[in-house]
Amino acid sequence: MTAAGLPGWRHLSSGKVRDLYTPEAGSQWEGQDVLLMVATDRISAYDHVLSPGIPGKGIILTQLSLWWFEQLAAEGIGNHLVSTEVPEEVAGRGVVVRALDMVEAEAIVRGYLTGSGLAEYRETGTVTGIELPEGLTDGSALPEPLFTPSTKAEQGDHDENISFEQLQQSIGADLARRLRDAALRVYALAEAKARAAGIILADTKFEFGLDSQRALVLADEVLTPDSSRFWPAEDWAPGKAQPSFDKQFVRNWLTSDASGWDRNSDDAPPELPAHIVAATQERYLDAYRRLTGSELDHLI
Ligand code: PZK
Repeated sequence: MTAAGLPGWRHLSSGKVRDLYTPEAGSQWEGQDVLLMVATDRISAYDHVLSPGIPGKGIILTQLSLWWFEQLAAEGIGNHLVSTEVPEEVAGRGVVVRALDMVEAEAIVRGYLTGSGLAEYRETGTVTGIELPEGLTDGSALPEPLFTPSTKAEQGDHDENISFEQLQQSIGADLARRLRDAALRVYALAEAKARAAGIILADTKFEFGLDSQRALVLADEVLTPDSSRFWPAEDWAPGKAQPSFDKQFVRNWLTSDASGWDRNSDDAPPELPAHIVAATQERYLDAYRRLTGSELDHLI
């Protein structure tokens, strides 16, 4: 499947849920070192892209990321945004961004223990090699937020956690330190804002790039449910898996008898029923509403 063309832009690549474009010869943006990043309504779970999409998801996540960029810019954190003037086909979910020299590592910060961090902790008492106290469980707050970098896998593969030493080997000691300091600073700012809004930012993945002056710039989509684990603060209780803020209905339905799907089979998952789609859209809107204090329903 290929994405439909957009006037002035040529398709470059697609991830599970987003598409990337480069300016066409003769377009308004030609030669300006920019890209067009488009968030779609596609949703993925258990490594599958599901059907149908969630109406408004691309707009909601893009608008949430833009809101965060604004909050973080006020704290002196630069980002790759150039313009929100995009073809009408992708209004509200496309952004024109600075083409950067991307750092070849994911900058992950964890404030809480779960997922691959929990799996490593249970085996070795460490997370990406960092020693942690005994007695932590699924959902525990960590003594302090951890920078836990990972490799950027090829499409379809999974990222792999690496130690800070491995990161230094890979991208150089100076850039590794700058990346860690920037990621921890952004996480601290965002975690405090999210907590005040009733959302626990359990962990999050940032992508940074270097601009023409070799300054670190925050790129990609930031601090959305696709790049982060959001937990509703009122339901947080360590000692069990915390339900995912956005995808819990989808995952629960897919693994229930009602779906008739076997997660361990090679079969594609079945079509999501309308009530699951509607409940999931409401969760994305709720995250946006809690964090920004604004409604977005008028755009959807
Ligand atoms: C860039 N991706 C991930 C893959 C997507 C996004 N500012 C930038 N400059 C250069 N490259 C990228 C960015 C950003 N952000 C992002 N890959 C390259 C990606 C597929 C679809 F929408």
